[in-house]
Amino acid sequence: MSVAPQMPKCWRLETKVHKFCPGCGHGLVLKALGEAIDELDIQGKTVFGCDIGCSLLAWDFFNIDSVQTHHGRTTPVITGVKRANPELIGIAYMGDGGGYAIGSQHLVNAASRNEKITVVLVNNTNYGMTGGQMAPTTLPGQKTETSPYGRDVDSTGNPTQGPEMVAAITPESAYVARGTVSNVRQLKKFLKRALENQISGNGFSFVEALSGCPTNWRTNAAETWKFIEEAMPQYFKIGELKVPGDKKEG
Ligand SMILES: Cc1ncc(C[n+]2csc(CCOP(=O)(O)OP(=O)(O)O)c2C)c(N)n1
Ligand code: SF4
Repeated sequence: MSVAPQMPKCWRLETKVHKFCPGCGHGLVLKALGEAIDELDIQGKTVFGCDIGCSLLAWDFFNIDSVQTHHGRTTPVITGVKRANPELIGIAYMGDGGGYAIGSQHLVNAASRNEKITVVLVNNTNYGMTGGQMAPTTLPGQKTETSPYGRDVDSTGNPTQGPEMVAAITPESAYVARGTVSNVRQLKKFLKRALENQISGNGFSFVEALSGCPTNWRTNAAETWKFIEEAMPQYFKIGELKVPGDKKEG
């Protein structure tokens, strides 16, 4: 007897099995996002934008109108979609390189303007698709292709604290959280609250998801989860940072 895998209704079954590496965290984030979309019943009015980077492998992931943008430009593309038709629900999906390096100006400006969109950023501490270069989120001492002796914070700065930055520059009507693929139930709750904040017209919503990139980290399964669950949260605190009405969790 075969058991059918449980997939969100809004996933496009024809494109499964997906194209991410075995053990990649993107699939878990997209599953949590898919379930949140299902539970809010917004599949028919959502526009999903994905960036360059491994997030682009999600361009045909959903049975949802999707657009794949230039590297770092997903936030302004989805901002344009939302401004053209405020009835739509706009989701911008990207990696940490896309959101905190090449597209950081877009994140800062969309957050400052309190654009009524939802940005989902997958933090895997490196540039995954291009072979594992150092990213703004690379941990101090972490070895990457471009920091072979470990990230030196004296010359490259400290890891970018994205949600903390977004929380500092948005008004009270924004929603900001950091989840992790090691707690998909909580991550789904954060994604759902972020989308609800957009649905109710409150303002900007932002969720960073701590995620794994075993291919470039060169880690086995146990080492991958250890890094996600022990090393990353030392710098990236999990929980809600800004909730309208101030009912924070975590
Ligand atoms: C304008 C531009 N600059 C650089 C690149 C090369 N490039 C493609 S993917 C990528 C990094 C992706 O890393 P990240 O955004 O962290 O996503 P991940 O692959 O880790 O999910 C880069 C630099 C590009 N495609 N376009
Ligand atoms: S390179 Fe890393 S982020 Fe990209 S699909 Fe593979 S494991 Fe995932």
